Amino acid sequence: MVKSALQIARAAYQPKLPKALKGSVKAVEGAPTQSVGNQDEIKAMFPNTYGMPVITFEPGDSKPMDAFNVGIILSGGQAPGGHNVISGLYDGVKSLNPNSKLYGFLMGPGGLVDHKYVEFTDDFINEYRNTGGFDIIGSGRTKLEKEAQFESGIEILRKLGIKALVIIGGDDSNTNACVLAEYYAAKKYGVQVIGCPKTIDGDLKNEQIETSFGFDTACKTYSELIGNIQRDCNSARKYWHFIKLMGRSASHIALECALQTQPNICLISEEVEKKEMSLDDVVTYIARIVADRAADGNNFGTVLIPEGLIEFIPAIKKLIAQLNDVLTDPKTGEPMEFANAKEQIAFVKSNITPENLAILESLPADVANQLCLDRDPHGNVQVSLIETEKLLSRMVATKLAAWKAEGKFNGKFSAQHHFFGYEGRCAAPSNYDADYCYSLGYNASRLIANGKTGYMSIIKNTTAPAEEWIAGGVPITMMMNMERRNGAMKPVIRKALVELDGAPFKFFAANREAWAKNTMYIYPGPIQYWGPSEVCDQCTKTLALEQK
Ligand code: FBP
Repeated sequence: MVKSALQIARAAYQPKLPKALKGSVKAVEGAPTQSVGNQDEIKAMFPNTYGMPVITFEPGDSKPMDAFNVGIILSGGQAPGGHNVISGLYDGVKSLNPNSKLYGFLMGPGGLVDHKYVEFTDDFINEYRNTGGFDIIGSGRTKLEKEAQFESGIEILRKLGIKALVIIGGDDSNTNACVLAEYYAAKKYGVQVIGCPKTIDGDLKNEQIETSFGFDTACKTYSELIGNIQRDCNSARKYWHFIKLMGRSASHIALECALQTQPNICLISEEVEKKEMSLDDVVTYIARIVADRAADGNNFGTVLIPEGLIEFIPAIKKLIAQLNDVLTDPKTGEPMEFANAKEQIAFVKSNITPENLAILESLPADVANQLCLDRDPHGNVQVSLIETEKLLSRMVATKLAAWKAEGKFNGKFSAQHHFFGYEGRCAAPSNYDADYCYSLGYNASRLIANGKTGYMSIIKNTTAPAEEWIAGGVPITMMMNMERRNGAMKPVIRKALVELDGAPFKFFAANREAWAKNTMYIYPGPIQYWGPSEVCDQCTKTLALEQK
């Protein structure tokens, strides 16, 4: 591999570990746990992995371990730090017994099912320490949920003598990890399954999980770009920049970037839903600020748009829920197959309520088609494919033209569009993510050594110096409830959306009017890996405000 100077220098970085993981550990068990909702149903579905205690690791004596083998899978979208989870797990496994082996399944969960794997060695791992990306073994979105897949998996796990499987993923992948853990436990196959909280979206968090890895680096990368755009726009003073940010449903990324850069406008989907805003209300809100700034002679600005916005406009949300139902085959629970897009759209139109049909037909054709057609393998609308930034700026321009005709707007409105998502998912992990991910991986080896299954690796207290971080495990069932997915009720990890009474949103809400009217941009600049701690070791503003 040809390496950049940064990669070479960065390879030498030794990620920090919590004190508790530095030597031998003992597992301290808390009280039995309950799922966050639908306790009776979840308990009945997960008889072997329900109710287990939260684990905290403390320094202790541990016995020498026989060599054991572990497998690892990267699942879903890329997030900075995945390579460090793997290197942390590798080092952790080897520290317990140097003859232990770590195998990586290729291109996501599909690698387990299709028996495609590699064995990690020192040289191989060393090439990837502290680098971004998931290219070490690749990732994929195959859903691991069928018995045939679990059975195919056990064949290769047995062949390789694998005692435990670590699945690095978001809420859906960790839900599937839990189903797999339960299945292997019920069958007494003797293979443990451990999850690891990954996603740039930041929506896999709760009382036990402070943040999902990758959120920190991705937000810092987008904030650098937004800051650069803001400086450009404050220099030329002639464009409104409409910037859509990844994050799927939740608006955590948009909110964090707003806290880091102080744009003129940032939409928060969860607030749009709570206030029951229509698409026209959203457009009017933006146009109002554009007109007010124009009245002050400022014909420029920035608008941050979370990629899931469209799903949170209540009328569109109802429409999407029905689209998800009608596009699922009730017999198999799988997405329905159609000969072509035309047939699919015609089927949708003749199977939804007249109210939903009216909403669908009120949308621009490209957006309506996107809603009817594309789903990811988990049945989610592929919001990243909907060009909300263009849709909104087009509608704002139309509204401003009408206001101009009425003499209510005298400024100029010229828009530029951006979509930031893929730009940040493979960035070289910040020091925070490099340390957090390495610790998550290392910690997973301790959960395995303690015989745990159906747990997610957790590291807490991460706003404190790494020495003081708390390591342990949380039963995945604890985070579950029942939700409607693809037309049926399913046990799933509850997604964490932006809380409107949470400290990050409140801080934003208290400041946004000033940011809208005045030009108060912050230019965060690029992630720094070396230098003063206040520049290179800061966590996200979201986490700092939440943990305050
Ligand atoms: P994960 O939830 O799997 O981590 O992926 C998140 C994400 O990056 C979203 O922000 C985005 O909507 C989606 O992946 C894009 O998916 P794809 O990589 O398949 O285009």
